[in-house]
Amino acid sequence: MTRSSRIRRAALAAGACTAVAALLGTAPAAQATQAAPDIPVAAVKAHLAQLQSIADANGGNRAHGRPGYRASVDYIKGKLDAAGFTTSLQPFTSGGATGYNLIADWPGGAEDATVLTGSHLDSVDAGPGINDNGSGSAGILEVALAVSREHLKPAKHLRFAWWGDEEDGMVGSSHYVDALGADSSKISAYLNFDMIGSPNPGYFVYDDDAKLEKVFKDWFAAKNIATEPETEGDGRSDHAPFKDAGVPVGGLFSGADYIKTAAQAKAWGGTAGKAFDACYHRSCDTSRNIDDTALHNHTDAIANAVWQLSS
Ligand code: DTR
Ligand code: ZN
Ligand code: ZN
Repeated sequence: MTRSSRIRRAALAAGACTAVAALLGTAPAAQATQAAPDIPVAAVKAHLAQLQSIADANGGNRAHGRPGYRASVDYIKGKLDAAGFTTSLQPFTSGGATGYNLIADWPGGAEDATVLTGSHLDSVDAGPGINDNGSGSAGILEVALAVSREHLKPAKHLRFAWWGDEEDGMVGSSHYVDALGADSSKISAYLNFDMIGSPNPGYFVYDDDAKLEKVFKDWFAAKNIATEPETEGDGRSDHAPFKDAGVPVGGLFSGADYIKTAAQAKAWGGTAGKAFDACYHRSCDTSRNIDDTALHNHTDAIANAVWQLSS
């Protein structure tokens, strides 16, 4: 019996017990949070292969204002529309070019307590940006598709976003937060994932909000994976405009051009004295520039956080 069928059988049993208890007037205070499913890393890699093909067919990149970016948006939107999400494109102008945020809402749940999960979809001009940030974009896409496959009915509303033009300074996410205005108070948590498959990986957890940080740290601890606080990214990715607006933020990061220490290599494997991602912002950030285990671990941690925070 697979792990996910065990989880489904346990959920059905719990549901039956709850129904009987309700009839007897002894319903439990609250049903346990349904466990998130394992996210198939092969499916995440398949999305990355598609993003690589898109870059190959569009001048070698998926950068803001270039055809590869809009093709990336159309690919992800197509998957979400087919899975039952309500999607929309939010245009904005940056550097004289039109950019787009892709917003996807999972119908249902309390909209005044929205859990928003986001990743920037644009690459730099120099290359296809598969780790930065195809990895985050593909990871949250597959989590969103798992929400659909599981027919999740969370108490809180789930929204996913793929931001445009992060590389020029979080332009798309800043435009979204500005347009939200006072409605930013309806976002109970913003979870950001920018680089989660680095080839010489680290496991860094955003330490901006203690509750959100604990969700991720507890999950990794249960897997016996050591983590460190994410410190190099303050203000350097799409969580920054949300944090500035007072929204609780969290997220994960597998490392960029900083150098892995001997202690980190002992904890995480990989190579000390080398960058976490030596192809950061370079043309070699291709679909070969990914550590599958790191991509899988991070994506499963995202799924756990989405399930837990929206229950
Ligand atoms: N700003 C991101 C890469 C980046 C560098 N440090 C961090 C820390 C946390 C998140 C992201 C980053 C980019 O180049 O897209
Ligand atoms: Zn970047
Ligand atoms: Zn990035």
